[in-house]
Amino acid sequence: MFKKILIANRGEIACRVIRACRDMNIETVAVYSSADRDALHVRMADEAYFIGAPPSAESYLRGEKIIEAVKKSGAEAIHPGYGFLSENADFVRQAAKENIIFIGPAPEAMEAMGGKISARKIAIEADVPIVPGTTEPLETYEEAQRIGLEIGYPIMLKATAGGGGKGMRFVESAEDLKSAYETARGEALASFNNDEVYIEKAVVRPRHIEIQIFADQHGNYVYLGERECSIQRRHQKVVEECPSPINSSELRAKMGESAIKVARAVDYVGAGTIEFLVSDETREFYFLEMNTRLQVEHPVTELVTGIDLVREQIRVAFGEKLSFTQKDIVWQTHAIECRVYAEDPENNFLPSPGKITRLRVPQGNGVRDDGGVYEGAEVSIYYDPMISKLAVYGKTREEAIDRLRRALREYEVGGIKTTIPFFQEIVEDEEFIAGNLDTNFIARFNERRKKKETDETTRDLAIIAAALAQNKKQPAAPKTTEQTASRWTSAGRAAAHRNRM
Ligand code: MV4
Repeated sequence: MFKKILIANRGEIACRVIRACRDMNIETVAVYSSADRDALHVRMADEAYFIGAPPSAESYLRGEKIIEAVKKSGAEAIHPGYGFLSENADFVRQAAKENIIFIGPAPEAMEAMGGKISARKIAIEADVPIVPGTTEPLETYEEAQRIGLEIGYPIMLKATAGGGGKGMRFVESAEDLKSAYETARGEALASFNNDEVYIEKAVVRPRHIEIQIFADQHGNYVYLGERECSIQRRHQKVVEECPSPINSSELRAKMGESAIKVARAVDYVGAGTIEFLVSDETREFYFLEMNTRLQVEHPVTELVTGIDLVREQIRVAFGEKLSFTQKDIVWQTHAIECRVYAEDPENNFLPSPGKITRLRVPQGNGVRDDGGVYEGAEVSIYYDPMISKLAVYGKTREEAIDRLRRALREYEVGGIKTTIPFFQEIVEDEEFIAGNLDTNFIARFNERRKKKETDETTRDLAIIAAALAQNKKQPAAPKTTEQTASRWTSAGRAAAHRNRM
């Protein structure tokens, strides 16, 4: 096995990988920018190398600096985590030139899945369903018009180089096409320096369900089940679960086999994720794209299957066979993850950097917190503000939700705002509890929240008005004031305040 691995990342994922290495008796090397001198991943690693200034482009994205650190430290392999250089084929080639093993797929597989059109073509070849639409970039607006009519509205315009919803436009009808076509191209050019867009038929109220796959260098492929990731804000996942509340073993097997077909088509090695849109009505699924890295939400798969995905990545990169086969994998529990961000949910999720003055992390049965900070640490403005991932599991979805509620109550973060109060509202939401999830969940949830707030204000005003009216008649009536006070501190509000410190 490897003796030493360099982790080319920061925050919770760097800590997660360091832990897996330590479990395998592998030495760990961290890299850090000047903003991260005191970061948790630096403290946890056996040794650490400074790689530059705070902006990612001057540190965590500098391949040559990272390769220099690998050579100085004598590490044999690089774990890229997610983001940063994790899907950068040129970096993988640079590392290979120096005989450094990249813990991830070959650069060719990354490139094949890097473009949406290229990925769609591969899926067609592999006999995996894709959303109906084009497999070539649109040449002109007139072509877009013609194809729009052909496949039928509503449609989606998507940037070939797209990601994160940039360069993507939902087009309700032909009248809206012209302006959508222009803004999609403009946005694609600005974001990716590539203005190619193509058309897909819009799937109405789809679920976003992805399949975790794994492959070794000996041609073994397995799927590790699905993750339901429909709860997203501004194209960022916020809550993920395994299994999907749909929880159909038939659908899982079908999607799993399709995912493996896609992975095989590019000779994929390591951990990968195939994203699908699933129609809530018909349960038909369509390939969207493949992520050629470990994903943020991998813990829910680990909690349900009992497989350590990072350990397996390291074993596979070393050349070992997968430590399990398809029939060894069972899905008997239910796991849910919340991404805890240093953001203010009461102020439009504005980042909330600063010193963490108090930190109490939930513990106990069925709870896992993958954190990247400690009490006294600074949350910097330079990087993604996710400070931890709270994941829980239970025998059933209900048990998992109850545990999540309990764990969220235990969580205390001082000095900065976090998204914990937002999750406390989600776990009480009827639609969430019912498992009615699709990509419009957050929009509907926010409307329910707004309505609830208005209703509460109306009720509070009515109570005040009634109290005032009563007081006018009977100024000294103690019963009235007591009633008013107890109404003001209803249980839900008290709980929200307790955790908002
Ligand atoms: C779609 C879609 C409906 N129909 N494609 C958004 C991000 C990108 N990864 C895919 N996205 C979507 N593609 C078709 N043909 C709806 C979305 C979508 C969405 C998907 C997953 C999670 C949240 C979403 C929010 C809005 C739109």
